[in-house]
Amino acid sequence: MTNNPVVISGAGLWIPDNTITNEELVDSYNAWAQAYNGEHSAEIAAGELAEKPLSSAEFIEKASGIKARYAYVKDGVLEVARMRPRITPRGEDELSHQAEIALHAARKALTSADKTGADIDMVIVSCAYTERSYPALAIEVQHELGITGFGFDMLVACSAATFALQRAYDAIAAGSARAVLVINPELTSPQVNYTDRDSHFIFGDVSTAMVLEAADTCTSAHSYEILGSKAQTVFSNNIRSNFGYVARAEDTDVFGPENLFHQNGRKVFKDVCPMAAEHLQQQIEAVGLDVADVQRWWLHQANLNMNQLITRRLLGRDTTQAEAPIVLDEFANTASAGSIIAFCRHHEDLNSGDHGVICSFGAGYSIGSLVLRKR
Ligand code: CO8
Repeated sequence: MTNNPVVISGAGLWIPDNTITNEELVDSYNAWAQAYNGEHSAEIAAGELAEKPLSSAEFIEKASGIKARYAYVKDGVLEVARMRPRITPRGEDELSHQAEIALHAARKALTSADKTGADIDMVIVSCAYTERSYPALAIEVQHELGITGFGFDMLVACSAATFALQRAYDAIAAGSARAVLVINPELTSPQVNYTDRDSHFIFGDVSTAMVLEAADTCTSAHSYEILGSKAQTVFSNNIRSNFGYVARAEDTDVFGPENLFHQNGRKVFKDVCPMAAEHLQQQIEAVGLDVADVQRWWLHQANLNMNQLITRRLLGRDTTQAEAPIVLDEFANTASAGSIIAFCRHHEDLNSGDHGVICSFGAGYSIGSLVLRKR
């Protein structure tokens, strides 16, 4: 592959129209908690039920760095009697919601790569949740874009994007695809428990996409040679969603709290930061570089303090916004899309020969990284 490296030649970001601030979210959660506590005052007084604690916008920003998030559908999320988005069902002959947001990002990535559907052989839709089991969203997107070849969906929670980029790299290197479209339509809001004080603020909706191809077909203005990539998983129950089809046979509540996102955030923080720093150190050295050779860190966007700790561990100093861009203040945690948003917003200013690293870390646990050099 040295004569014909694999490159990232295009990237696309689609942002929903609706914003929800910490203050809006906290006001609605607190109103819900107070109503719950009033309704269950007798059981709470008798020690049979725990009182719902109140949330605070100050805590959220200090603990996570998150100030706001985007929502595909805002209607319903802040309604005390509902606390979940109100998404209009679509018929089987209509474009599905997630395919729609996938297409928004995919078209932008194709334009930035100077490619059309005719150039693509493989479509991967990779994200934390897909709205149905089959047909694959990737095949629906492939159909809409007039792409021949094949598509499939992948689920790897927060590492869905990086793991899919590695699959795309491998396919191009092996010659099984000329160019690959990787899309991350992160529709997280239907899985968020907006009545859980510890996690109601964490997630936002977004869609990102990238085009990968061999260097000899690349005509885009900004392209990045992939010097190496690594996928790593270590089993952990500290981030879970048990949502799945077996609930019907188990006679459990399909929409119960254990089937929505829940985590031990403090434990995740402590486990994942050293793992991610070690992974990055090893991966950068594996491609013959030193951490000081990396000009840009496009890191997973779950928690500002986590990113600062990881880069401080690697570099022995604090990083600037230019070196390790933070987007989670505006977007919150967008599952696998966070590092790709950071890339989309902050890559064109790099000079030829500069190095950057895309890295995700999260549920599984899973860590994925790609070391890039601007061409
Ligand atoms: N308001 C006020 N107080 C609060 C709130 C709140 N909203 N939440 C917690 N507190 C309180 C706690 O009760 C606790 O009180 P006390 O000290 O009296 O016990 C105190 O604040 C401190 O609580 P924590 O120790 O939990 O607070 P942290 O400083 O650890 O911050 C975070 C919590 C922000 C969650 C932090 O731990 C964190 O970000 N950890 C990293 C987690 C992470 O990266 N997880 C990855 C999840 S994403 C992923 O893997 C993809 C999943 C797929 C997508 C899912 C889509 C739905």
